[in-house]
Amino acid sequence: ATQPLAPGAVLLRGFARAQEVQLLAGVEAVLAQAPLRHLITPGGFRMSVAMSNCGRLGWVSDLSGYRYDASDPDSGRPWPAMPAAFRELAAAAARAGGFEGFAPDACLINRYEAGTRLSLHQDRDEGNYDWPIVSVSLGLPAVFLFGGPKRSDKAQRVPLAHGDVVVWGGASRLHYHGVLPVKEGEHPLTGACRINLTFRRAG
Ligand code: MD3
Ligand code: FE
Repeated sequence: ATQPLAPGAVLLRGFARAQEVQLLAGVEAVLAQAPLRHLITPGGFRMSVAMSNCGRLGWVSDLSGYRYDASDPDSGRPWPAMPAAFRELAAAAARAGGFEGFAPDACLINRYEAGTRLSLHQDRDEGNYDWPIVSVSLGLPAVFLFGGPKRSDKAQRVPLAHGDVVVWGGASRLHYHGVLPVKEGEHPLTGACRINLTFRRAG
């Protein structure tokens, strides 16, 4: 089912379910080349979410700031290529959300273990806000916080389950958002964690 969340934001319940095995195989292949790591924020805090990337550009953070970079700072090598199953799913979801021709150049892989959270923030490091962000949830469920254009705007709580995909475009693209602490659990495909894939046109 397709559910509008806000102008420009569409929740596609279970959209990635048919590709779950290919997507998780892609995650494993990418992580074998570019392992998950806990980045440091510009303020000096270790992020509780563990991250890696694939595609031409990857999102990184360190004491000097946030940016997209073509190479993995841990290895000095380019990020692994985006698996075909990733590109195809992101383009199909964007199309379903009203964005034809979405060709992401960056995929951030976020891993949440029990207790991991992502505090309220905006995604403002990309070159162009006309393309949407496509996010794919795999494994343990989470409650997503979807706010407004100001940090103080009241946030709606959106439960996201395995296979759910959200297309965040238009007016919602710069809204504040975050993830509440993930509850303990066990998922047959991912074990004790939630994996989120976030596709962007960053360059
Ligand atoms: C709403 N990740 O990596 S994806 C992030 O579940 C991030 O890992 C979360 O926020 C996660 O930056 C949420 C959903 C998402 C991504 C970008 C958005 C929602 C958004 C941009 C604007 C509004
Ligand atoms: Fe974000």
